[in-house]
Amino acid sequence: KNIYKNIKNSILNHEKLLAVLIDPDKFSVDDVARFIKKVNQSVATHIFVGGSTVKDKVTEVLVSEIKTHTKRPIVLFPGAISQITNKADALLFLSLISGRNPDYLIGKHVESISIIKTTNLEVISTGYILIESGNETAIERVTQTQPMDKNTIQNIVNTAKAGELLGMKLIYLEAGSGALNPVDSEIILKVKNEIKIPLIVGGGIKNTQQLENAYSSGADMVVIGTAFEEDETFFDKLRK
Ligand code: 1GP
Repeated sequence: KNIYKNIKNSILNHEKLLAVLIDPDKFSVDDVARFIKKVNQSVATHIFVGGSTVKDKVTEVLVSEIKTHTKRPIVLFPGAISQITNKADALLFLSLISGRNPDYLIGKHVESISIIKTTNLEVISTGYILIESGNETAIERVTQTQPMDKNTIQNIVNTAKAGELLGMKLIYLEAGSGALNPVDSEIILKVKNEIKIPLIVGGGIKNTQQLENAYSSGADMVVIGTAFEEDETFFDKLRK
């Protein structure tokens, strides 16, 4: 159960982290071996598994298969309680603090406890902040919340800071999977300047320039899903 500690150590050593997001809804178990081989050959440090709309039980089967092919930590990034499985290493316990839907702030969390208590997952409290990105993303639809207006930077910064002061261990700035535009550099920069906990950035990052841009603005970890799903040759640009 050292995943959070290792993230913090990497940051102290000025290492940037990259998580590959696998959405069980878009992934077949048969694709895992080939895909994970590419992950293993790349600079990716973590594997995230989760999605907004995933059928029950699919996640557990997929995570078990991924685990047989890699030593990278597998971190659940669940869109629903049914995606929680003991087969993974850790769980991002996401509270959608950009929104005002009580279910995604605390309700689902209370419901999930009876399952979490039966697992050995390292549970990492995460302040999850959805920011408008030019198109409606699944997260917005599923959670029935408004993303934050990207021009209200101070409000976004204050939201991140409130998450930190509530004791959250990570802040995740999210543009949404398949976002037209990733989170703006200025937002990343200003949030990073305000908080001491690690900062994750994801959504709409499709090329190495956008990746580098997120890092240079202050992201400690970047999450990429869609770009790898659509074009596995992207991994070749990120070889170790
Ligand atoms: C989505 O931040 C992640 O939750 C990754 O988004 O699929 O756009 O890379 P993409």
